[in-house]
Amino acid sequence: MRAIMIITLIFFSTLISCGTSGNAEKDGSSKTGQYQSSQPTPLFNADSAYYYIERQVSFGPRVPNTDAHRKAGQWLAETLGRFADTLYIQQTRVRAYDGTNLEIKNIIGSFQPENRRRVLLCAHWDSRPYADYDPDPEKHYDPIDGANDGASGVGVLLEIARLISQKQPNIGVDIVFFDAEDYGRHRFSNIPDQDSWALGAQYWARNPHRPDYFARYGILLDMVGASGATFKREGFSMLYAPDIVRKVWEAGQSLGYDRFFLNRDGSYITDDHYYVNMIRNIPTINIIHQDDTTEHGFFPQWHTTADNMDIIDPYTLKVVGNTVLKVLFQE
Ligand code: AHN
Ligand code: ZN
Repeated sequence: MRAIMIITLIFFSTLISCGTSGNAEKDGSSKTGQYQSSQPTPLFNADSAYYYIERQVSFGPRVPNTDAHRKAGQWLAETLGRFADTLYIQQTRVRAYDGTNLEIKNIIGSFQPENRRRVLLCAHWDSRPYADYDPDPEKHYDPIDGANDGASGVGVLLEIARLISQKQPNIGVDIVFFDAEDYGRHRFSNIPDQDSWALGAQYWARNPHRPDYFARYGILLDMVGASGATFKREGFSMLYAPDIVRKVWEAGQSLGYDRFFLNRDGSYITDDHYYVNMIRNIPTINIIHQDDTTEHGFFPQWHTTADNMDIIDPYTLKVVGNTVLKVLFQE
């Protein structure tokens, strides 16, 4: 890491409202990039990504304004900072739907900051303050580990950061860990849901870490660690970035991961990528586990206390990690 920038911007006003398994032989090295021929794709280490998830979960639920959140944020900044060329910490205060002021931190690592061709990779690092879909009603106000919902995307991206610190693709990369994605309205609250999700992403989209920041496209990873995960073409991704969905799905399927990357349309999900698209105008897709056999449409343990390390499958991490790496290294 060559530089650290800490940007503290307190806005008291309004933020509510709201190996690869077999890609060595087809690594895209015959394809000529715009400036250089593309590089061989490194192998994603699923055990390393698994460890990064375990480490996050070991701090306890990463709910804003808690000690576990502060400590985990510190560790994430140190860890991403060791891999990136430049680290940015964007600290601010936002107001949650219920009026709580949240001290939040978006953590950003840039690779090849001088390169004008860039890709944005993102995930949320906070975890939900309440298990409002837990089968046990006594737990509806307990915070969750968020091993899959949150930590899995960050774990995959930390492993990608480690790999590209060793050998970079031909394109610049920005890895953004958004805070306060999951402080959205409790399902039994009578307060209306006005943009209550993705508060960190909303803040970043209006106040990027560099003024006029732009990327050719973005990829959000959300709930990418459960065994047998299924990724459908999410609604806002298809609306704003259909070509990127096709590019990523093709990469995944070419690696033999067609059981994961389904040729099916999913629903529209208000998540970090929605605000990156709407506010920042960066075409950004969401790789998110959708399952129509559950009442909420996500993985069965979603927003329950069972979203813990027991449901994380290193193979799913590898599927997603190798797919994203393939996309990066064919640029
Ligand atoms: C809604 O349920 C509106 N959005 C879900 C976004 C989310 C929650 N991603 C992870 N946790
Ligand atoms: Zn969630």
